[in-house]
Amino acid sequence: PAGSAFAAADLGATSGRVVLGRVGAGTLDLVEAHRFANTPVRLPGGLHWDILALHQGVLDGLREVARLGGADSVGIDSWAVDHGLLDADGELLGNPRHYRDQRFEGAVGAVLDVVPAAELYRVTGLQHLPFNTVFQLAAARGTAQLAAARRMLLIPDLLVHWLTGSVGAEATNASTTGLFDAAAGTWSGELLERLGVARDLLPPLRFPGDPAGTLLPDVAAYTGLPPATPVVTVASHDTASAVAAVPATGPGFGYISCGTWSLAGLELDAPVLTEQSRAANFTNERGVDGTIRYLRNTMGLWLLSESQRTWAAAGRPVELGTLLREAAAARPFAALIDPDAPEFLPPGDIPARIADFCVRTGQRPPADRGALVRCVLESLALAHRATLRRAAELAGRDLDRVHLVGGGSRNELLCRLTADATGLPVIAGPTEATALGNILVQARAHGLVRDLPAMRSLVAATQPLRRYEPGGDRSAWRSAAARVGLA
Ligand code: LFR
Repeated sequence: PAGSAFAAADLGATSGRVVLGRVGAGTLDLVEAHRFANTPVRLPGGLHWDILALHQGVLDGLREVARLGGADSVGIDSWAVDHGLLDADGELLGNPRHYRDQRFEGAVGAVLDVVPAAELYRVTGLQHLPFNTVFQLAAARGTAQLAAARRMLLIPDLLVHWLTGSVGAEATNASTTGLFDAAAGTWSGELLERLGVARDLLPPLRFPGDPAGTLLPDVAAYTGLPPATPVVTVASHDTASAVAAVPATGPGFGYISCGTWSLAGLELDAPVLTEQSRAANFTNERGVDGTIRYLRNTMGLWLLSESQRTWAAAGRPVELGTLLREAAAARPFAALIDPDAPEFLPPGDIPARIADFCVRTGQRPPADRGALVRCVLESLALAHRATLRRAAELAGRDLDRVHLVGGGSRNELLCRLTADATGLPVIAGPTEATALGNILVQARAHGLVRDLPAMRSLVAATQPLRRYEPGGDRSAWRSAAARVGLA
C-alpha cells in the first residue's frame, strides 16, 4: 500500500542496485528492482568512474520501481571520498576520479607540509588513506578543471543533484573528506583556509532525514514516478547506512561491514582524537544522529573479486562458490598477508602480488587457488581481530559480540574464521545492510520508525541472521597474528 514503500539506490564499487523496501508495522521486505555493473574506465589521465552509466542505472532502477507500484521517496548512498566538480553553469567538469587511481599520492606531502598529520587528525579524526578528498583536491591544484570548479559534490550528492537539482553535502559522507571537523560536525573553516580550498566549493551540509528536493520533470517523465516524489537525504556514505542497519539490540557490539572493503569498528557518541588513535589509523566518521563510526578500513573482499577478475582475464574464470570450497579444504595458516599492504590497493594481478608478498616475508607462496583464497580469508580474519581488539582498547570498551553485515556475511568460511580469530560470536547478516539503512532512514523521515534503536530492532526481527560461535585453536590464531604483524 502507498505510504510505506521506499526506493534505495545503493552504488558499490563493483555494482549498483535499486532496491524497493516495504515497511509496515513490524515488517520490512526488500525487492531488488534493478542491478547493474559498475565498471571503472581507464583514460590516459587515470582511472575514472563511469558516472553517466551509474546515473542511467539509477534512472532505470527507478523506472522499474514505478512499474512495481512506485515509492513514497527515494534515497541514494554510495562509497565515500570521490566527487565531481561543477562549473559556474552547474555542468560536471570531466569524470570523477576513482579512489584507486594512483595519482593522488604525490599530493599527500603537499598537504601535510601545510597541516602536519597530527594536527589534521586532531581536527578531522580521519584515518589516513592516500585518496582522502583533501589529497585529491590538492592533486588537482593548478588544473584548468579545478580553476573552473564552483562546487564539489560527493558521488551520492552529485546523483541526488541530477535527480532533483538540489545542492548539498550529506554529513556522514562529508566526514570522509578530510575537510570536516569531527568534534564540531561542520566543515572546518580553518582547514579550508589553510589549504587554500575555496569555501564556496563545498555546499552546505545536510543530514540524514533532511529533504533533498523532488524529482526533476525529465526524471519523472523517464522513470514514470510522479514529479512530486521526494528525494530524502539518507546516510549517503554506504558504510554509515550499513552501520545504521546493524541488527544490534544493546551495547557491547562491534561491527564489520564487509564488502569490497572490510570496515571494522565500534559505534561511539564522541570522537577519539588521541595520538594513539591516529598512530593506529582509526577513523571517526559520522553516523546517523551524530554517532561516530570509530573504525579502520581493511582491503576486504576486493582481494578476492580482483583475483577472480585476473583469473577470468587469463581465460580461467572461476565461481566464488568453487573458490570457497577449495579454500575450506586447504591447509590452515600456510601463508598470511597484511591485507592493507599498499600494493593491494590498485587494480591488477592480486595473486601475483600475494605471491610477491609471501616471498618478501620469507613464506612459501600459495601453491594453488584454494591455498591463495585460504590465505586471503585467514588474513582478513586476522585483520578483523586486530582492528576490533585495538578499537575496543582505544575507546575503552568491552566487546561481547560482532555483527558482520554486507556481502561478506554470505561467506560462511569468512564468518567462521572471524569468530575463531576474534574469539567472539559473529552474528552474520543482513547481506543488504546498506540498502536497509538507506530505506530505514527514509521510513523514519516519514514517521514510520521512531529512532536508531527501533530501526535496528526492526532489522533484527525481520532479516535472516546466522550466528557463529567461536571455536578453533586460540593459540594458533595468536601466533598467526604475531607472524604477520596483525597482533
Ligand atoms: C566502502 C567505502 C568505505 C570508504 C571506501 C572508499 O564502500 O565507502 O567506507 O573508505 O568505500 O570510498
